[in-house]
Amino acid sequence: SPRPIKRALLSVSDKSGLQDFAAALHRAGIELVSTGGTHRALVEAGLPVRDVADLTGFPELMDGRLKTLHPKVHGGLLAIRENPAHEAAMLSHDIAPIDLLVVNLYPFEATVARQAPFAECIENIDIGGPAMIRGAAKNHADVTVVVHPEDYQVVLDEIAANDGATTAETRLRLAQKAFARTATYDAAISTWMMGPAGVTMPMFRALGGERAEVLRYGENPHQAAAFYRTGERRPGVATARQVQGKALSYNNIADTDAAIELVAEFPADFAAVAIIKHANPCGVAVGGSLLDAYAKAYRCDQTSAFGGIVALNRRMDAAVAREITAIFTEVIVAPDADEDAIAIVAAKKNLRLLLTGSLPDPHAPGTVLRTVAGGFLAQDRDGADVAAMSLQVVTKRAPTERELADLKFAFRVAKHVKSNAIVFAKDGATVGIGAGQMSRVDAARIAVLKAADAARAAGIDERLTEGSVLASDAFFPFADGLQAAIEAGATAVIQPGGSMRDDEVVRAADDAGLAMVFTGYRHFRH
Ligand code: 93A
Repeated sequence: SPRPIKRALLSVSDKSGLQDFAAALHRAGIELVSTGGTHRALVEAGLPVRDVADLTGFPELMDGRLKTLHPKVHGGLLAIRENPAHEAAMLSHDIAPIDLLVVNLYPFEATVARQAPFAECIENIDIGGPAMIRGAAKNHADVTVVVHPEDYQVVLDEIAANDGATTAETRLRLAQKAFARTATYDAAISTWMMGPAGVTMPMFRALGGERAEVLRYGENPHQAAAFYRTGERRPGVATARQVQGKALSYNNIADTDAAIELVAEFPADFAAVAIIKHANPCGVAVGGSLLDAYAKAYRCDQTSAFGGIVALNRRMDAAVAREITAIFTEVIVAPDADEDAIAIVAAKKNLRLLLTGSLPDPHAPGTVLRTVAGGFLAQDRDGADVAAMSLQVVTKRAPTERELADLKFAFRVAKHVKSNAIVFAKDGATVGIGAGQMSRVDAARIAVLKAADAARAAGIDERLTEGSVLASDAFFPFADGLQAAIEAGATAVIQPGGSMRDDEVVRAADDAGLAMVFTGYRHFRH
């Protein structure tokens, strides 16, 4: 039923549109009551307005924490108008009905967003406002509640069309909006109180994780971040024991994961070392010892190895520890470490040492997640292993045994390089890696360039790509990428195959006397 509005209580932090709205209410013969700041704004507009302190008989107390929390306010909002007992209570306690409540809350969200001090955020938690909003919304059969300036006009239109009253439908719709507002308001407070971890907490709950660690920041210092552990018992960064060093950063965690997953690909009869920078390997090698493998991996890209993350596939010994700590390294991750190796690392206070106990099984089933706006993608972990692929020789010349070993090595590495990935390798070591390019031929060019830099840095005269092999994570769409490899002196190529131009690519390989094998498996990684 239509409810004529006789008295309105206005208490707003966002005062936009307030004066015009209140003036229109006044013209409609509605009595105005309001709180401190709102009251001042209305007086300024030349409107007759009563102070809520006058209505309650109580001054504003405790820096405004108590303004409207009073039975005369809440009684006026909650009383059922045609209920004799409620009417009697209003009469005996001198409670006047409030027919329209106009409130918008202390700007808690905006205060948090501008990174205000903790105490200021706390002071911006509105208590009286939500209490009034909820009371008025509960009693929407009799009371109209407005929580957004955008609804001022709705109310004015209604009272103009209904003889100073609002309709039941509108009051219900406004009540629903009112509860939506108090709900999001409290959710914002609760999320903020969780600390930075709260930023991603709702997503994490959806994924069913268990423990969170608040990180100093995310990929960049202005991004809040947290680390969640799912409880999956895969050896790796989430379950490792940190022996020493500073707390891991967001990027450290991501890169350490990439590093240990990469070395875990290599059979245990080789020592394997990977150096990771920005999620890509800048050097990977296998060898008779960790020291040998580290030296070969380091040579691939000495510049990028600075500040890198080093993963070992075996128990770290003192010899390799000495070599790794000779340059600035962010993280070392290994299944285990000798006591004397741990002692060597201890000399570098900040260097993080993580021991995973064992290596993750690269073939174990698992799920990889990635968020998109409004959802996430899930897929199986890429468990494909070149050792299990039936390699098809597509050129006249088959690879030699030495080439074949390097081809498999390079394809394993390529699996862990962001696409488009091109990996040159020789004697169980990468010599040039092209990562993350939008075109495959550019990835090949960059890999050649990196190999030339590596030779210069090592003071080697000959090209490191001379007599090397090349792996490509996906097929060559054109022969141009292959051409770059041929010019660089590569003698064998491994790639999935399956391009419409395979014939052209194979012909180019045959013309140059290259050996080429198809794997039938692609290793995109984005
Ligand atoms: O501090 S409060 O939680 N205590 C109250 O009793 C109270 N009543 C209204 N905040 C309270 N308010 C809020 O004050 C309103 O929700 C509104 O955001 C603000 C308006 O204050 P002023 O009229 O003084 O600018």
